[in-house]
Amino acid sequence: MKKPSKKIVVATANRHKAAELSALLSLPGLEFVPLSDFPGAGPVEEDGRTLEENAVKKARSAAAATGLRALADDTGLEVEALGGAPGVYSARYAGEGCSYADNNARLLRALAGVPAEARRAAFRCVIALCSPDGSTVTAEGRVSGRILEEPRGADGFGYDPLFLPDGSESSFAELAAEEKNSLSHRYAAVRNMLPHLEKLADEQD
Ligand code: ITT
Repeated sequence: MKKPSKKIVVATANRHKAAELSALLSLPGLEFVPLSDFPGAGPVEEDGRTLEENAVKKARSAAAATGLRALADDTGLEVEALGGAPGVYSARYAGEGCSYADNNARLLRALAGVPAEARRAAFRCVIALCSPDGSTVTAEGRVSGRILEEPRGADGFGYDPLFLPDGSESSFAELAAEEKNSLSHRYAAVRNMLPHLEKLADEQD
């Protein structure tokens, strides 16, 4: 008899991320459900000092609130010329409640006059998978590139219009969703998480 699927809550309030993760996460035996299916699961204060701390905090909180396993992603853009900023503060680089456009404008101001070869950057994504009993695994993905002088492209989200991945002529926002999903930091993190997900799919509950 076919085993019932195990549910995993995808713990993000960011609809763009949710869409990317749902395209990346497809595994027999596992059913990925959005956090929006659980209205009682409130927002989490992302006050960790690292991406890993925040990813674990979000996944733990969702697992505790839902009684299901939960997966969360915390992502940061690390710019070499800025000493790794905005990094863990990527969401609120231009201040609390700021828009993606505000963040991109602040980044361009911070890099004003910095030549192309000194605009090296990387997106880093940490994914945490937590059980309601607290057991946790994490996986990381990274993609290197550089920050453009002006935004390019209308797809994607966040810093995508300013990020030119190495080996590509197109910014992340100029790539179709499937193309970004075939080379992104999130893709790499999901790939590194796959052995844990496959093990989970095979385990008896
Ligand atoms: P959740 O915590 O609810 O998942 P969030 O938007 O707060 O959503 P993060 O803290 O991980 O998520 O993201 C930090 C910011 O980094 C995010 O708001 C975007 O501005 C940016 N970001 C994350 N992933 C990105 C991506 O794939 N491309 C471009 N920018 C991204």
